Amino acid sequence: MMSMIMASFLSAALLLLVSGILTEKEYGSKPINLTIVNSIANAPNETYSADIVFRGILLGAMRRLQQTNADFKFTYRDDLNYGPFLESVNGVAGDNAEHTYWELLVQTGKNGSVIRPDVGIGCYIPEQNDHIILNFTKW
Ligand code: B12
Repeated sequence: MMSMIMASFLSAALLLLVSGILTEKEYGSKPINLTIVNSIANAPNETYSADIVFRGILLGAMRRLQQTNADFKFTYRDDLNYGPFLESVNGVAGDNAEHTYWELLVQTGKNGSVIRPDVGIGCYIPEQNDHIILNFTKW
């Protein structure tokens, strides 16, 4: 009798656990927009659609975009402390002597305001409807 109660208790617990995992996870990828802005040269903006997986990092979406779209290229260097630092986009590179760099901005899907994330491309996890802006600018 006791073992039957235990077994039904365990199977109920397992069912709860499995359904919890399934509802928390979402599979497949979703598109986000990524716009390249050059605030220094007066070049026209370019917008791409990049696929991001559930809770995936921005760098992953950028890598996938680079693999599938010959018009989008970027390079980064690995910083010992903070990870990937975006160095160049489509052949335009930041330059310490000129004080230029690629700034990461995000127009949030929530209220449309533009934020400047306090992490780089390797740590930022885009939300659905986020619009990523890579802005070439000066510091
Ligand atoms: C100066 C500075 C910059 C300068 C660096 C240029 C230069 N040659 O000086 C500029 C303006 C380019 C910059 C840019 C960014 N920065 Co900055 N930056 C700093 C700051 C104020 C000092 C760094 C420093 O000089 N350390 C002293 C030197 C001797 O050490 P170092 O190891 O050689 O420093 C290098 C790294 O820090 C690197 N670096 C600077 N910022 C970032 C950001 C990332 C993600 C990476 C990988 C590397 C990196 O550049 C420095 C010079 O080579 C720190 C905050 C702090 N007080 O430490 C933030 C800081 C490092 N930056 C930060 C961030 C978030 C960014 C941006 C992502 C902001 C954005 N939304 O665009 C961008 C990077 C975008 C990209 N292209 O990938 C965060 C990193 C946090 C994290 N865990 O990711 C910090 C800690 C500030 C914060 N918000 O808390 N940054």
